[in-house]
Amino acid sequence: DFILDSFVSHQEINQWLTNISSQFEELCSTFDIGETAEGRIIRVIKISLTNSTYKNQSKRAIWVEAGMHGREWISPVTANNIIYNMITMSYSDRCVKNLLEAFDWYILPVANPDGYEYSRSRDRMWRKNRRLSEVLKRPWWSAYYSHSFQRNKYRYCYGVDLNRNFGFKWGVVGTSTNPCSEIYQGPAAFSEPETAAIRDFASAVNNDTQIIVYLSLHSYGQMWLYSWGYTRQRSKDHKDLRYIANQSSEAIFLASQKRVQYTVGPAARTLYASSGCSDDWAKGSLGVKYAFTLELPPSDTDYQLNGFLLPASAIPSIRETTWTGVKTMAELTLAAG
Ligand code: 0X9
Ligand code: ZN
Repeated sequence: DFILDSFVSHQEINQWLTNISSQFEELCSTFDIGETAEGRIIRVIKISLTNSTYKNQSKRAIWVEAGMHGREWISPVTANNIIYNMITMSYSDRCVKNLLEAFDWYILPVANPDGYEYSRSRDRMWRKNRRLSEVLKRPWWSAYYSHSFQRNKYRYCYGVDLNRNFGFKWGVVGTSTNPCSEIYQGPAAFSEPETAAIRDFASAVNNDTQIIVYLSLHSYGQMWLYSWGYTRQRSKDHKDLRYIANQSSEAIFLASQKRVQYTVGPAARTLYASSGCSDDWAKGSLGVKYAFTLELPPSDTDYQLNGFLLPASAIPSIRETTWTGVKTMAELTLAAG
C-alpha cells in the first residue's frame, strides 16, 4: 500500500482516512476539526469499539498526533501505520482488541498540513505552519511595525512554530518572538487555526472521555520524552511517566532487529527546555496524566546525513518499532489502572 510505505500528500492522507473509515464504519469515524490558512482540512480519525464493555464506565481515550512540523515526514506515515494496524488487527490480535476495549483512539496524522505540503513542494526543511505573521497586517504606524521595519528581516516572514503556540506556559522558554525564527511562538497562545482546532477538539474529547495518554510524534533523535518540557523540575507523575517510557523503549530494543535504542527522559532535561508545546499543554491544562513526545528515528549518531531526509525504505523498520512502543505504552497504561 503506497499510503503506508511512502511519503504521500496531505490530500491523499485525508482521502485515505475517509476511505478506511467508511470501509470499517463500525469501528471508525472521522472528524474535520479545523481548516488551515491555505484552506486544508485538519482531519482526525477515531477508532472505537462501540460495543465495548467499558462503555459509559471507565473508558478513556488515547490521543496520537503527528505531522506538527512540516519536514518531519516520518511522523505522518508512522501515524497512518498505527491507524492501519489498530483497525486491521482489531479482531485478530487479542492485545489490540483489549486496547480497543479499554480506550477510544483519536489519531491526527497531519497537524500541520500547510507546512507539510510546503515542505513537499517548496522547501524540504520547512518546519512551521504557513500563515503570514501579523507584521504586515498591522498598520505601518504601529510600534511593532516600525520596529520590524527597522530590522528589515522581520517583514516577509511566514509561519508560527505550532509546537510553541499552545497555551500552557506560552512564551516562557525556548521560544522566539521574532516572526522569522524557526521557533516563533506566534502573536498569542492558540493564535493559529491548527493549534486552536486541537485545543477545541481535544478539550471536548477530554470532557467526554478522559484522555489518559497524549502522544505527539516528531522526528528525529530517537527519544522517548515526557513532560515537563518547559521546566527541569519533575512533574508529580514523574515516576509513572518514566516507568512507561522506559518499558516502552525497552520493548522496542528487544523487538528490533538492529537493536534500536531510544533515549528516555523528561523533555527539558533530555532534549532542551521549550514551552508552548502540545505535550505540556495536555498535561498542564487538560490534566492528561501521560504526556509523551517521541522523536522518531534516526538517532543523532546512526545517520550521518540530515535526519529529516530519510528514504521511504526506512519506513518499515520505524513502523515496526513505533508500533511495538505504542502498544507497550497503552498496555502499561491499562495495567496501571
Ligand atoms: O522542539 C520541539 O518542538 C520538539 N522537537 S523537534 O525537533 N521535533 O522540533 C520537542 C518537544 C518536546 N516537548 C516539550 N519541550 N514540551
Ligand atoms: Zn518536531
